[in-house]
Amino acid sequence: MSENRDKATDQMKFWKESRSSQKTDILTTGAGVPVGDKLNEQTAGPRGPLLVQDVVFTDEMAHFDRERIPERVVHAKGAGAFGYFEVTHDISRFCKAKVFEHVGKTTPIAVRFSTVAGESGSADTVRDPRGFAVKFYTDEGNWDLTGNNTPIFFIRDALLFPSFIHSQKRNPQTHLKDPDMVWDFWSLRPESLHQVSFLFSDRGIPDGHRHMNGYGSHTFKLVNAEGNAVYCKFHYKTDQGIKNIAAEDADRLASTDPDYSIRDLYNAISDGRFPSWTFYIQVMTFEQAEKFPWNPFDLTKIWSHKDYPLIPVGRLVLNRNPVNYFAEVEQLAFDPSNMPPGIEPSPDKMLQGRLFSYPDTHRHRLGANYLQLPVNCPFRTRVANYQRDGPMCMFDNQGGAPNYYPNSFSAPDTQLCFMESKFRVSPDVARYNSSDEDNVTQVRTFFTQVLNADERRRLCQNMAGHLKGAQLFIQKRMVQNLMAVHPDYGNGVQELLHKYNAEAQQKAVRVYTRGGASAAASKM
Ligand code: HDE
Repeated sequence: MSENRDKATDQMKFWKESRSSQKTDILTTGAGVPVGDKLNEQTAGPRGPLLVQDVVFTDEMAHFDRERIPERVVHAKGAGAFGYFEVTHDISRFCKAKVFEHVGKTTPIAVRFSTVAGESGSADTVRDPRGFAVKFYTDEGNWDLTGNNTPIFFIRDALLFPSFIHSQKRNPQTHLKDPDMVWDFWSLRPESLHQVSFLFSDRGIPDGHRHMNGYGSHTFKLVNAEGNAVYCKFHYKTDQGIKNIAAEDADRLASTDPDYSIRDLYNAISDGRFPSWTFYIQVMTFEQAEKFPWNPFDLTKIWSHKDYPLIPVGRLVLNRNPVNYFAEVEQLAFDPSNMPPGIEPSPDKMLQGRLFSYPDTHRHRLGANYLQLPVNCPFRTRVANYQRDGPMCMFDNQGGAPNYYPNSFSAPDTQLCFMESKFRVSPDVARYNSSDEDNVTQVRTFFTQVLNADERRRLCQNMAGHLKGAQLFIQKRMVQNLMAVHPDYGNGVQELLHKYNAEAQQKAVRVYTRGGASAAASKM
C-alpha cells in the first residue's frame, strides 16, 4: 500500500530515513535542557493540582499560545520552493543590474505561488488570480518581482485596493463570501473588465502552480551602465505548458484535495521533475511611451507582443522544496521596493502604492527585523545601513560599526554608480480621476481575437454562473459594461442570467407554495 503513496504523503518516512545514520534523538526544552518526561504534568499527587515549577509544561504551553502570526491580508494560501535563475541572453545594453551580468550567471531564488482572496486554509482550485512572487538573492541585495499569473490587474489606482479586496473577502456581518459585494465593486469600476474577463476565462483556474505563466505585470524601468533608461515589463512563460482545470473538476477537487497545488508542486520537485519558466522582457523607449495609445503605466492594459516583442533573458528553475514551511514560506516576505541598481519603478500609481504597502505589512506581520530572518536576508551581500536593535534582532547586529551616518569611520559619502536615474516631473498635484481611461478596447481584442468560440462560450457561462448570485440591479449594470465591450459578450451573459433568474424565481414560487400549503394544512 505504501508503494502507491506520493512523496508528499510519505514526508515523515523520508525524513526518518534521512536521519537513520545520526545519533539517537533527544528531547529538550526550548532552552535545550534535556527533559525526562514530556507526557505527564508534574502534579501534587496523581489527581493534581499542577505545580508552577513544571517548566516542561509552561515551556510547551506558552509557546503553543503564541504559535500563530497574522496571515497575509491577501495571498494567504500559498506554496513555496527554491531554485535558481540563469541568464541565457545578454541584456546588459538595457540593464546594469548584476543579476543580468553575463550569460551563464546563476542567482539563487525563492518563489511563492498563491491564491488571493481565500484564507490560509482555503482550497487551491478556486477561480482567483494566482500570485507568482520571485525573490532573487542577488550580489547587490534582494530583488523581489512580486507578480501574478496575469499581465494585468483589476484597478489602476492603489487607493482602491483595500476596498477592492474587502469586496472579494467576507461580508462584515454574515462572514460569508458575498456576490453582491464582488459584482457591485466590479460593475462600479469598469477598469476591472479586462482582468475580470481573464479571470472568468479558462485561465482563471490554472492546473496547479507549474502550468501557468508569471508576469511582473507593472511597467518598470531598466537603466544601463551609461545611465540610459527604457521602460520594461517582465514575463516568465511556463516550460511545462499552460494547463487549466475545468470548473466542475475544480469544484470537486476543492472538497477532495483542497491542497492540490501545494501537493503537485512538492511532488514534482521531490520526484526531480523540476519546473522551469523562460524569462523574457518587453522594452519600450521613452519616445515610444510618449506615442503609446494608452497610458503605458496603466496596469489594466497590456503592451502588444507584436509592437513590443518578447526578448529572451533567462530561465527560472525550482529544484528544492522548503525544509520547513513556516520558516521558509510563511515568513517569506516579498517587497516590490527591493530593486537592485539598474531596475527602478515606473510612475505606475499601483506600483508606487505597493512600494509602501509591502514593507509596512511585513513590519506588522513579522516584526521590525523581518529582513534578518534567514529566508529574507540578502545573504549574497553584507547589510550596512547603520540601523540597529529592535525586537528579535539576529546575527551580530552590525557589531561595533558606527550606528550613525555620516561618520568618520566607515562608508563612502556617496556611491555615484548606484544613484537612481533622474527623471522630470512637473505636473500639478491633484487627485486625478482615472476611472474612464478606455476600459474596453483591449478587452474587446481579448474577447474577439484571443478567445475562440468555445472559450467565449465558457467565459459567458463562468461569469453568469457567478453573477447570478448578485441582485438584479447589479447584474444589469455589469451586463451594460459587457455590452460596451462587445454585444456578443453582453448578450451571452444576459441570456444565461435570464435563464438562471427564471429558474430561481420558479424555485422560490415552489418553496412559497409548499410553505403556504403546509401552513394552511396546519390550521385545519
Ligand atoms: Fe499585492 N499585496 N498588492 N499585488 N501581492 C500583498 O503583501 C498590495 C498587487 C501580490 O507570496 C500583501 O506580504 C497593494 C498586484 C502577491 O508573499 C500586501 C496593491 C500584484 C502577493 C499587498 C497590490 C500583487 C501580494 C499581503 C495595490 C501583481 C503575495 C501580504 C496597489 C503584480 C506575496 C504581503 C507572497 C501580497 C498589497 C496589488 C501581487 C498587503 C496595496 C498588482 C503575489 O502588502
